[in-house]
Amino acid sequence: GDGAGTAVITRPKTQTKKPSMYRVLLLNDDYTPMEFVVAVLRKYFNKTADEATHIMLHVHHHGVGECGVFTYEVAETKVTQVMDFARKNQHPLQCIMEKK
Ligand code: TYC
Repeated sequence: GDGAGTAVITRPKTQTKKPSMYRVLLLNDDYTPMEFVVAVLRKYFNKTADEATHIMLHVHHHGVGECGVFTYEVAETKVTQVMDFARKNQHPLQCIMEKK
């Protein structure tokens, strides 16, 4: 194994590695309309009107809130989609991701 007369035995391991998960968060600001944030949550995070309103109001009152938990690639795609949509509509809404 190491050229010095020893051998290293590796134990075969079945695929048990779970992907790292990432929270996608919305941040509060003073300018993005509440209806726009609700529309974002419905369009990109498949929330119902009631769920979206609840999350939006949580962000409005607490400064930050969770839209969902995804694998890295999916989370990154959601962040890019939301940031592009906000910019296109000239709103300062910020969407970020963080490792759980
Ligand atoms: N604070 C905004 C307002 O009063 C509403 C808002 C909620 C903005 C959530 C961003 O992520 C946000 N119009």
